[in-house]
Amino acid sequence: MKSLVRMFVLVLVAAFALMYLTSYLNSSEGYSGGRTLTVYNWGDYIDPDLIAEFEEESGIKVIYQTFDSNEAMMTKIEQGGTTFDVAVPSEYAISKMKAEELLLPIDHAKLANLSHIDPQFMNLSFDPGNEYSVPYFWGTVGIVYNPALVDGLEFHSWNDLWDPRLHNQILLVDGAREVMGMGLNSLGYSLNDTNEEHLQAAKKKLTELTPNVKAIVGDEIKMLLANEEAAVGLVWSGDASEIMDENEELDYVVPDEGSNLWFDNMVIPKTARNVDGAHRFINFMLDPEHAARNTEYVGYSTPNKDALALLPEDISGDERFYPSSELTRKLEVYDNLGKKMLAHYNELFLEFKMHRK
Ligand code: N2P
Repeated sequence: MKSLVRMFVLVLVAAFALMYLTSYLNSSEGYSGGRTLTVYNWGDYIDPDLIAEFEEESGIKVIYQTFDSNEAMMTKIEQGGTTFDVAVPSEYAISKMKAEELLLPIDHAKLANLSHIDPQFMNLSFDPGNEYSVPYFWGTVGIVYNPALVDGLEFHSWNDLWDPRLHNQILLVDGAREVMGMGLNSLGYSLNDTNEEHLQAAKKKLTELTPNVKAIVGDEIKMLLANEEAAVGLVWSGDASEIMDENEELDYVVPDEGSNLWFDNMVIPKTARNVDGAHRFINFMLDPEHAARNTEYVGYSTPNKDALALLPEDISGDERFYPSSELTRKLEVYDNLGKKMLAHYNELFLEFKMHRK
């Protein structure tokens, strides 16, 4: 009986030892500087072959998770309990996360490929000196439309979306800043406006668009528009370029009143367990050949000048996605409006969404 007990204890000890060893080997810090790397990125925002190549080259296993808005990403990181090593927020989110001390500084000495980034995308006001972030993609917000389905309508102004001929024909991307921005811009206000009267007017204007809105959707917006399930979409530029690859009938415009110019950068959240691996991953994505392939795959605009030089002219010369500085000067970058005001934008967007139901 005694030996049975001893055996039982031995088995138990061995089982615990095995469990401990497995979790140690899997944990990012434990084993030779980190064998896993958790990347948190927008949906449809990387060529999966590049992840596989990085894993092979580095011996690091990538755990890949996605989000579909800055708000969702920030909430998750703010709540804690996550172990993201790399994330890809937009500029106003970076500024907010910096203020909340949610980011680790980037060690430029570990990023030999940083020199490939076009200087016009470095040192922007949301992160002077790129202390906390490294450019990934950039773009605009605009209207993608199918000329055959819009009864001759053209889209020079945001207000063209309110035309009754577009009844149940518009898909909107599920982003508070994008949709509120459209409402504000359509009234001639800044998409960073914080005046309560203007914000309420924008929400009212959006509710008047309701009869034309078929749905507010995430990444499926691309498939729905390419399949002609709707005639018009409020989208990010790179999604438009992907849709237009699928269906050549469609076109993309940035309305005359102006719109949003955005920058998505790679950051290392405070939650990181594999800081060295995070730098290796970022440097890998900055390699011109990798960045060029990534650009071709996702359809967004690359800030990597040496990647751009590798791309075919029909991509790099397309003014709809690499707009002239004359157009970009008219566009606005989202400001970090502060925790309270950003929550208010979310609230108004939610009220608009509820109104549709
Ligand atoms: C990719 C979304 C890109 C986000 N699906 C624009 N900031």
